[in-house]
Amino acid sequence: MEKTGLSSRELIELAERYSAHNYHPLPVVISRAEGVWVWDVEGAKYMDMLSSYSALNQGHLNKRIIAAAKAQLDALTLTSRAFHNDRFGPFCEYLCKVAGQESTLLMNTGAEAVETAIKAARKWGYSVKGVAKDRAEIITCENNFHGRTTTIVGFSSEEQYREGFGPFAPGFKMIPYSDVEALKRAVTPDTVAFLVEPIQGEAGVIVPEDGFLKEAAAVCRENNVLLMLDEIQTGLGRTGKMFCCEHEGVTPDVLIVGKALGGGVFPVSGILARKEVMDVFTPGDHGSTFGGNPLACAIGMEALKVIVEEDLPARAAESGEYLMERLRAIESPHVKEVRGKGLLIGVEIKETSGTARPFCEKLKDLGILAKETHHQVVRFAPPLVITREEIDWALPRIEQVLAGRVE
Ligand code: PXG
Repeated sequence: MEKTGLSSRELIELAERYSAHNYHPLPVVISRAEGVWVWDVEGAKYMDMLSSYSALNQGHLNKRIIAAAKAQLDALTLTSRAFHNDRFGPFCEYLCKVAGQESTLLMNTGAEAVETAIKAARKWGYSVKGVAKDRAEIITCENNFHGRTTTIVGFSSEEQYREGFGPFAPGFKMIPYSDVEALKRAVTPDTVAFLVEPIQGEAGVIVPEDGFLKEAAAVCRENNVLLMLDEIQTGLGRTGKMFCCEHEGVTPDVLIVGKALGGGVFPVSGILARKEVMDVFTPGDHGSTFGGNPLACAIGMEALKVIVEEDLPARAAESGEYLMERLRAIESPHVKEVRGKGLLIGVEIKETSGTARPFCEKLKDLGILAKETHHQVVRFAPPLVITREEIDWALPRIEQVLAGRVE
């Protein structure tokens, strides 16, 4: 691949000048990657401990996924859903089998999949549950993160996500996270769904009380309300199980997936559900030009096979336990709490030590890329293929920064 010939500083200046300022990236310009490693344009090497917010569970440039993508690029890339393509059916079947669900509806980004779940729940509410026209309610949680569309930010509790973007869609209620009693109180005969993340990633890796998901599932069942789990970040091995809900033996009515389903190569997302729910969709109700395209399906198939056949959930469980234990053992005047599941780990910085951002900047200077979330939390979520040796490379560097030995 031809190099641009520009320095990191010049490339950052171009981005600043010609792109919207809707992000605040760390000042590193990456041009190459492999496994858990990335290189900047000057050739400096870093460990990627963010994995594009869990979209790179299989590691950068995973050989199997890249080979599948390349092979598909020589055969067929897009048909739209106006015609069938030969990659679509087999991928849908495999995804359903892995998720233990009967049917799937494929989209591209996470937010689109969440929108799809909202439409499914509402139409199910009207046509199956018998809710009166335009009365359907969906219960969500405080500090949720489900994406950035106008409908989704409309039910965010984060002021910045909403400010300036209204008016918002009605039909959403909010309860505190991990509060079953609040869920019971919020349910009405018009409630069609409870939309929730099994662990709140963007809120700062917030792990709910043990049993929360199981009890919430029971409340939903008793009230004929769909339990819709957003596993876009927690799913596909990240927390040490294929899906995070398996930790509590819960099967959702609607499962929302994305990110790692595209193997870090291509946007692939979707929802999974029983036929009774999915069959509310009829031709013309919903769709996407690119959803279920043959390139996405070929990549998604291999991305999923890598997770299953290489048992990445078990690797995440083992590596996660080790990393978490070692992080907890670090003596630091700055750390308030280390929490998470599998390889989704948040280190909360005490407010008296400032925000998490300078810690991420210092980590970067030592060759580790991690990103702050929700001001006070440094998230460690490396690709699930990370080895013990690679974790051991990172630990002393993380310790230097958290212990405050790097200024
Ligand atoms: N649900 C969850 C739980 C997520 O973490 C989404 C939905 C939306 O996915 P898409 O593909 O529409 O981004 C996410 C995404 C960002 C950003 O750059 C997004 C996420 C995490 C951190 C930053 O907007 N998660």
